[in-house]
Amino acid sequence: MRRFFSARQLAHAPALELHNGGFTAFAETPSRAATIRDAIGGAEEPADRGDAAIRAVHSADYLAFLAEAPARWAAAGRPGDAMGYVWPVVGRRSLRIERIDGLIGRYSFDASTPLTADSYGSAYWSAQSALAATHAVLGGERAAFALCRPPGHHAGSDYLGGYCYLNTAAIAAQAAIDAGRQRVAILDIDYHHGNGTQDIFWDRGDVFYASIHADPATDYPFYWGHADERGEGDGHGATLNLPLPQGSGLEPFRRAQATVLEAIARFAPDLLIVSLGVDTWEGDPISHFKLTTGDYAVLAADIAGFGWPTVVAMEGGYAVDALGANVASFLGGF
Ligand code: Q9C
Ligand code: ZN
Repeated sequence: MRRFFSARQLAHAPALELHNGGFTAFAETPSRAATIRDAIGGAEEPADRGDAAIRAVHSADYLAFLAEAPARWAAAGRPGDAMGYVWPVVGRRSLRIERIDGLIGRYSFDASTPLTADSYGSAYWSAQSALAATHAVLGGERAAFALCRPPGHHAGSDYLGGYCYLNTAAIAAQAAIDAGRQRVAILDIDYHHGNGTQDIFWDRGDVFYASIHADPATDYPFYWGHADERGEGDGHGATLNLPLPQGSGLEPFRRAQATVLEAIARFAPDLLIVSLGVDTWEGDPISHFKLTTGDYAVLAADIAGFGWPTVVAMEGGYAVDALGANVASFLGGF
């Protein structure tokens, strides 16, 4: 399987995140991607396809914010990485905010996603890796892997969060639509619900979003991913959420995935994008599922059995020493 990654994705390295009431070392480290790259035998450098495909998903004002915020934060005299600390509660009116401290709350939903001077560049190349894998599959490859880092599925069209800045899976899906594919399915098997991807395609009937994740009643991101969220308008029925309880292992996960795959088969996609998180692994430091390294090959084989042209895009997974084996297991099962 062709694999794509750029070393420019390693530059982004925030220091701290707000975690459980205190500041801890940022968990989404550059070493995550480096260890996966090495375990899968290296990767091809993606071409630079520019930002048209990024602009097709993210709003112009959000992209301008991403580019300008680190310098404006520094100019305001803030010593640490830029991160929000005040947010507009749902229902607040839309305001033209000038001060960077307020603006960052307008374009984010948590304080675990700092924005540094290197963040946009790394996120840009993460998106280029997703686009390279997508175009490889559109060009006839059966499947391709995008080693996306930073990850993407928590980022909405105009907000960052959950270690995500640009929604790589959504950018890939939209690029496939813009290249003439009529129906794209996204299967999100990260431990956390992919709220950004869901929001982006919420009212779209041409992109089916399905996610298996920890129940948002107990787990981040709390405000999205409940089983009754099914999409709206043209997208009604094109969002499918299967939350599972903490402690879930292969058996319930595989059963949920079979349900989701049947729904995707009814949708009959031209292309599948898998948002792959291996924070579902039993030893993950911030998550609570019980998948083993060998289980990823089983899940991948179940997906591959449907025969859809497939782009696999990396999302989460924080047990750095186990990431390589877990991702290699998944790709080997394909
Ligand atoms: N105490 C991805 O896996 N922190 N993002 C949760 C729990 C944020 C995970 C805090 C987790 C984001 C791509
Ligand atoms: Zn995750």
